[in-house]
Amino acid sequence: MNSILDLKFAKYFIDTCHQSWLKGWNERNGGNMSYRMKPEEAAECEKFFSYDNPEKPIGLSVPNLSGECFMVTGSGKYYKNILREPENNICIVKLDEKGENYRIVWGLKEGGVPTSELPTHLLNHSIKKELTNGEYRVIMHAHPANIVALTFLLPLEDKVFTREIWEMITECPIVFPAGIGVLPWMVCGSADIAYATGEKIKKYDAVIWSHHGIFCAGPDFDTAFGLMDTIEKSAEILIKTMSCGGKKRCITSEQIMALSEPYHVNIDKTMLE
Ligand code: 2HA
Ligand code: ZN
Repeated sequence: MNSILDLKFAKYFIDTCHQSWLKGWNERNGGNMSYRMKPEEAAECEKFFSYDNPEKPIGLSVPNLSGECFMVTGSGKYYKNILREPENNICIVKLDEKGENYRIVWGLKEGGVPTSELPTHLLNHSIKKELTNGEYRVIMHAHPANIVALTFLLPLEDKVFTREIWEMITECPIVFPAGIGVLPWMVCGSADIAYATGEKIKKYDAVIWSHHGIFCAGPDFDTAFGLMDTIEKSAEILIKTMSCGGKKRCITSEQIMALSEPYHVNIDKTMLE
């Protein structure tokens, strides 16, 4: 191995960013992604790390992530450029032994800092790590247009968004049986949005930020990306349906619940009440 970029997780990270760009979810410097590296991946990368950069405060405390390494997108960097110049647009940060400070140990070769949403990413990694026994490793945030459009049209309630989006593609309740959380407009990059997202992510894997975008968590790149893709596709169908005069028929609550048994998923019935 000659470079961190030869490792599978790094290739996957870069490819997922590029797929997200191709989807049109990341205009200009919009969106950000983070991956909580496995201990063996961090060990393999260690020989390429530099400890010359100063430690900086995260802005909140995530003790259960102490000493862990994360590959993250850079603040102000364009997804469009990640595939062509990964080392200038993404980085690896390593947390200190308290989980209160981070240091850039690789990447952002021409300067820069990690995504402005780093506190939100790390807090949500911390919560998901705890709740999934370490299974969850990927967090993605982006600005898919149809999801954002819906936040100007529907009541900003978890149940309303969940039901409307579940109903548009039969597989939705199977893909995200717990539903979707929705937050009102908030200042992005703030500790407030980090904590508010953290509360919702305890229950859901996807949280919509009104008039802004969506935040998804998953065990791996494909699952997190697939979740965002499914929700955005469903939102697109809903927008098209609304644009053509609205629903003339719908999938009933009973039909949605009928998916639980054959697909062995625990669809949250309270979302349909
Ligand atoms: O520009 O998307 O939410 C990065 C963002 C901030
Ligand atoms: Zn954003």
